[in-house]
Amino acid sequence: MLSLSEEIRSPHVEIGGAVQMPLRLDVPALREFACTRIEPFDLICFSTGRYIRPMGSYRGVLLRTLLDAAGVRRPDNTDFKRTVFLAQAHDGYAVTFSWHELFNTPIGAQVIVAYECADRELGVEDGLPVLVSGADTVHAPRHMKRLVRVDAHILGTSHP
Ligand SMILES: Nc1nc2c(c(=O)[nH]1)N[C@H]1C(S)=C(S)[C@@H](COP(=O)(O)O)O[C@H]1N2
Ligand SMILES: [Mo]
Repeated sequence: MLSLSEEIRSPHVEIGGAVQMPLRLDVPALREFACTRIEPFDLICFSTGRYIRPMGSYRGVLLRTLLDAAGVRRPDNTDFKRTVFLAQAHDGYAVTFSWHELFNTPIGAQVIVAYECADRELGVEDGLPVLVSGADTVHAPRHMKRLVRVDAHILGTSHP
């Protein structure tokens, strides 16, 4: 068990729930995966419509790459089609993605776990690691600071 101060200096992201191989990744481990960049965007709150600030180009690893590494699809069933992912931040803030959204629409090519923004390394004070969904119409809800875990949940009942 890491102490709170160690966790703040060295944040980790866990990939868990209904996966074949749960992962626990620090930032150097996130950097070992292929890197993707998303275009700059304006951060706007969904609830209030408030303009927050312009965001530079984020760089990081695609969430679907991490989910593939953890093993979401099993060869022997089709549960992946009714799987959703719950992403949670250090403060309990949480948002969802669906398997189809990430793996079967263009949205998934812009959902990243980011460790750099505007060619600068992010610190925990910037929200490292930031989960960003670059293709969202309104960006703030799924611009999640200090992501701590993403869990796969299989909804509904199995279908032969
Ligand atoms: N960890 C975390 N990330 C979050 C939130 C939160 O409560 N916790 N709120 C979201 C919402 S609803 C908004 S409007 C923006 C607010 O961004 P700001 O705190 O940088 O102004 O952060 C988003 N990311
Ligand atoms: Mo918001």
